[in-house]
Amino acid sequence: MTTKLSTKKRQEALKTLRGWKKTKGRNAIEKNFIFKDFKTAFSWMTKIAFIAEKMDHHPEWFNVYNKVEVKLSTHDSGGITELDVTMAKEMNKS
Ligand code: HBI
Repeated sequence: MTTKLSTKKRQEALKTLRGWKKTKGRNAIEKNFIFKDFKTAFSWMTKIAFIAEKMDHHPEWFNVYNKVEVKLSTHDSGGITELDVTMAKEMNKS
């Protein structure tokens, strides 16, 4: 199991993650991604799905047309871990 980040470590990590913020009332981080259209949004989700499988770390997300609302947390650890930071970076890349 990966270790939960301390509040300080989480705040430091968030500074490096463009567009991500702490979820209110939950130990998770979130970002809304906007794409040109549904096809572009879903292609991105497919690409991320393969990365998630490789990492064995899966996002919570909600898609409507060109918008994908993402929340990341490590359920096994009950909070935010390095896995969430890595996944957030992967999502920001693509
Ligand atoms: N994805 N976000 C997230 N958090 C987890 O704890 C997690 C996961 N994907 C798979 C996974 N854990 C496995 O270790 C099992 O718990 C299924």
